[in-house]
Amino acid sequence: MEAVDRLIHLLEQAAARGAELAVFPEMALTTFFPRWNLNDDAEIAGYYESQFPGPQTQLLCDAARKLKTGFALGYSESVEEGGRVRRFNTMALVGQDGELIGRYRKMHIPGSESPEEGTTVHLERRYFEPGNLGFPVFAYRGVRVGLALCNDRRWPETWRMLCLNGAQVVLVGYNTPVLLDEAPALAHLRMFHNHLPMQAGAYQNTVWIAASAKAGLEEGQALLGGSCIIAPSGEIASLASSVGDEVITHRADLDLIATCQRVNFDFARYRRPSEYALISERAGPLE
Ligand code: CDV
Repeated sequence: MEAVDRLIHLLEQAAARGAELAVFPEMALTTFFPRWNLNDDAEIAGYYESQFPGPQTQLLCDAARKLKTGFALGYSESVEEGGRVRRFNTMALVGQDGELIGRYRKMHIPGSESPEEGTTVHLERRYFEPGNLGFPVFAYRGVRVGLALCNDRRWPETWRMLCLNGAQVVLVGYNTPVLLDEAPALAHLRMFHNHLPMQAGAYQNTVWIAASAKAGLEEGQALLGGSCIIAPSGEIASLASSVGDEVITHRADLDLIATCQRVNFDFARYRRPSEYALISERAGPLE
């Protein structure tokens, strides 16, 4: 599989730069097929992995073991659960030993189930159901790592839940088209709206974020790129500078998390979740 060769090559480059953990985009093994209104069941089924690692992705896991560099990888998952086939937009986390640590299933599935006239087709809801694994956090060499996929990054719930579950680092994979027909007035803000929620999410939840995008042309559609590594201070520590295959790295100082918590976000000391509900009850219903 050409995609796997490409990913192994990128993993080798990351390892050569000293990376201990890497993240690849959402649906990294295939094209972003939800841009198409597909009707051929065999063709659709061909986009999903029914096992992970499978014969091809095992090669990537073997490379991780050889390079001692774990990775997170977005892929389309098909699984038999409760006597039926279920399809999820999934990210797997693989350790330095090449073994699967755990997986996350995308919670916020955007777009629609059928093509709407006059809009760019984005049919993710036709091909995937929302994730059913919550926002899990995994131990990776003693660091607590959470995962998120694409549209998840725009929702404050994603960051807050991962933070409350103890994440120190969040790995994100995404596929964002440069143009969406339904929002021409917002077209110039595409990159701003990419980074804004991730920088705010990192800052307000004191986590490091590494976000990996597909970039450039895929089947004629321009994808945004803008892969980045964001510090718990909200600053972008490293940013992709091209729309080609590119590796960006940063040595994340995990002590910065405690510094940022001390300065403003000491949850145990200042956060008052039990009071938030009470206050809105006292205020009564809005007219
Ligand atoms: N793959 C995605 O989740 N894409 C969404 C939009 C553009 C449909 C995103 O939030 O980038």
